[in-house]
Amino acid sequence: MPVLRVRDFEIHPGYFSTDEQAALVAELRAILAKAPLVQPVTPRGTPMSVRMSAAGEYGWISDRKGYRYEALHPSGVPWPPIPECLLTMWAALVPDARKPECCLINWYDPAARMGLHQDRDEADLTQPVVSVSLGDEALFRMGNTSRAGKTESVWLRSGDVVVMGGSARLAYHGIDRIRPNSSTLLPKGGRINLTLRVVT
Ligand code: MD3
Ligand code: FE
Repeated sequence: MPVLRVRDFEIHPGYFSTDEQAALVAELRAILAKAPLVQPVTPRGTPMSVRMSAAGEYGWISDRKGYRYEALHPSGVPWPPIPECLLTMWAALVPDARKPECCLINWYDPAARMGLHQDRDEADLTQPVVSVSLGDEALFRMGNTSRAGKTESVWLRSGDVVVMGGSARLAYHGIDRIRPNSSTLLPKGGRINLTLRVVT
């Protein structure tokens, strides 16, 4: 399978086959039935456009109290286990890493976006993050470890996997926009992004 490298971002186009993507979406539906998507607000109270849930030992939460990882969904139930196919992918792509403790689930409607940010709520920032894109295509912007400097953008398609290690782990990144109706994976359209993380 070909790999695209943009700085320290390692992109695996079409890592998951169409059948694997469909099976994964079915597993995600079961997870979301137990741990429903919520629309987070920023600590200042602004609603985010992306809806979120999680699987694994921890989920990432944003609300008026701040950003943090929590062992329970806001409803009080534990997060469901991470699907086996994602654990297998993690072991294949980042064999030296610790086991993932969170699979964050981001759901984008056609108007949703994610501003340029760093992910640094995890305790061990030497551990990689691995992301899986499902559904509609998304314009992914990759920056630098500071907000300054040039950025590069790439369209992520359904089934693509991105490994963020090395300097990419602390690079600013975001999703500028979704391309509506660019995939038939999700019957009502939209995009799901999964990010596997080591939290502790
Ligand atoms: C680079 N998600 O959940 S995936 C996020 O498509 C997030 O939903 C985007 O940024 C999405 O925090 C982008 C690619 C990604 C994910 C996590 C990273 C890139 C990353 C963590 C560190 C560095
Ligand atoms: Fe991020």
